Amino acid sequence: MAVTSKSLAARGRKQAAERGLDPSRIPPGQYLTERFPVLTYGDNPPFDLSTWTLTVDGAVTDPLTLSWDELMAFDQVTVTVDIHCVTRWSKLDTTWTGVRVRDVLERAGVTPEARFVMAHCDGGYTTNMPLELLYDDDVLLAHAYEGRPLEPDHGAPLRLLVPKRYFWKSAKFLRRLELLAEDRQGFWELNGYHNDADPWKEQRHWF
Ligand SMILES: Nc1nc2c(c(=O)[nH]1)N[C@H]1C(S)=C(S)[C@@H](COP(=O)(O)O)O[C@H]1N2
Ligand SMILES: [Mo]
Repeated sequence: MAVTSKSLAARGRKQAAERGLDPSRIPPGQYLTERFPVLTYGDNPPFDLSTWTLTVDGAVTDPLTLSWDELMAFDQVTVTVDIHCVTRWSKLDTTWTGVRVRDVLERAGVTPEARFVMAHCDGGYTTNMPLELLYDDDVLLAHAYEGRPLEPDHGAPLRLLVPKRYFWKSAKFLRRLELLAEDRQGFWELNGYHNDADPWKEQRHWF
């Protein structure tokens, strides 16, 4: 029998119920995984923390280039969130530590024209999103997962964490946030994935 989106959705909710979890935490068409799948286009880019920087530029008053130590000097917060990949796996209660994106944006001085953000990564991966989304409490520049430094496969040394969107928006190997007045599409958005990527609306593809 073909595995339909409907049967997968039922599977995810059933899995949650069996584990004593609230089934309504599983977005439509998703199943639960205990593993942590790795999805990276291309190889893990090498990095050296002594020369690594994070840039925030574009529609800001004070473009920033932060060293690793400067980034670590921001308030460190830990969040526990559910994550949802467009390839249909969801993982509940994942714990991440890092810096709130809004704290870094505040330092860069967001201009009134800024409405969108392009995340740029080592290796060339990009993804775009509305600026507003990055002010949420659960959005981090994450450098640790379950209390340990990020593994290379999961985006070391730093990744964006945007739990309210499909996980391709959570850019690994993050190096730059470019604030934009007009929206532009990133790597997967140009290649058929939905611009908004809300798992609760099943915004998987634009076709
Ligand atoms: N730089 C970069 N970030 C990326 C990707 C990538 O290929 N390169 N893949 C995205 C996709 S499609 C997903 S589902 C998640 C996967 O994160 P994980 O490998 O930690 O599970 O990372 C996202 N961030
Ligand atoms: Mo993905």
